[in-house]
Amino acid sequence: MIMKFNTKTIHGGQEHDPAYGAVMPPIYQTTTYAQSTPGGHKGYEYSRTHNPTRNALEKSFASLENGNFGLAFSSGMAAIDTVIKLLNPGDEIISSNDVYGGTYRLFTKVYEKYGIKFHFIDMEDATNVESYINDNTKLIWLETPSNPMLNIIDIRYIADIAKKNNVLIGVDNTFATPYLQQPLNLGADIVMHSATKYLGGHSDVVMGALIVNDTELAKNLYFHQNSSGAVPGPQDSFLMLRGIKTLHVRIQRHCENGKAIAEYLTNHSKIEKVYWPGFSDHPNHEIAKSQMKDFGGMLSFVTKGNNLEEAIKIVERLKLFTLAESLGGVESLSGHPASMTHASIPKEEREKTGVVDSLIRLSVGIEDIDDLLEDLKQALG
Ligand code: P1T
Repeated sequence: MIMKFNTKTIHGGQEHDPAYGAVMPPIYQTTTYAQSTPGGHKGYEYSRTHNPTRNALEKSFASLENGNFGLAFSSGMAAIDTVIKLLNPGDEIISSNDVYGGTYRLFTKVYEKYGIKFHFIDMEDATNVESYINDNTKLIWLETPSNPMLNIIDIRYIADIAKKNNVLIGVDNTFATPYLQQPLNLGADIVMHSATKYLGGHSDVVMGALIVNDTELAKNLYFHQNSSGAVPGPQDSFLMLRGIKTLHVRIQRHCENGKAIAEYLTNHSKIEKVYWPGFSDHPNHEIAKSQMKDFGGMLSFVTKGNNLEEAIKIVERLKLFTLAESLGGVESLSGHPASMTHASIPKEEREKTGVVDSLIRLSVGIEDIDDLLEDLKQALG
């Protein structure tokens, strides 16, 4: 049955459990499955390879992103790691330069030593990308909106370049979620999520996801998922499925609250700049409008004078916005990227992309907007 997105979050790829008709997927807390004779089983042999609860989740992931295949991993990093394992020594990857610090660390500290070469480039002007492609280029990797600068990258344009040059394109869709943006529909080959964030939505599960359309690519990724084994357990898969059921209503409220806070901050006398793709003067606002349904609940800002001590005081004074790593839960969080999420990127590199010492990142939750604004008002002083 063809479903609209708000139905897919609840029913996409789901069926009532064949054993007893359970409406919610049972948590199949088992590592293994009885065989009547060697190979005589009901489709499941061992839970690293397959588990019915995880399979239900993987079908939900695929449905949300309008893809044919979904894969669940024990973290977002494990999902990205699996993508990079498709490559061989000598291969090259072109990556957007404003990426989550852990992604940068995986690329530079883990994979460079296996002979994979990374080019970190500014993709805000998408015409920059093609000149970095050569015979060794196998993958273009990008985050949009990016973490933490909320840069917007033109997925359609880069997907066209990738296709023309026979290069894969992977999009980290964590900040947007499939409610706002569906990269496979825009021409991407691989969509990745830190499902830890908005998909789970309640800050209680660490998980990653990959979604693809191509059968050969899916087979290759399943091979690595099973071979390396960074898979989530059935309890976490259940929690993720439960979180996904409210994704559409949560993101709507995240967007409303995000907009109200972006507008409040941009008019505040102590704020120098607010990074949020919904502003008409955001460099790629028009692209954001064309590839996203709304602008999300993430934003970053710097205070006048770019003073580190002042920024630290603000995050210490915030009460409803908890100072913490991560994002995308129902509760509001604040973060200081330079010392927290992006500390693994050298100062010189991160400052090139705008991650200066006074940058504060907000993950705007779905609390009452008046209370959130009041909290910011008292913290900014
Ligand atoms: O934390 P994990 O589930 O392994 O996902 C890593 C990851 C990948 N991509 C993006 C865009 C991310 O934001 C993250 C994780 N980010 C944080 C923990 C953070 O606070 O930014």
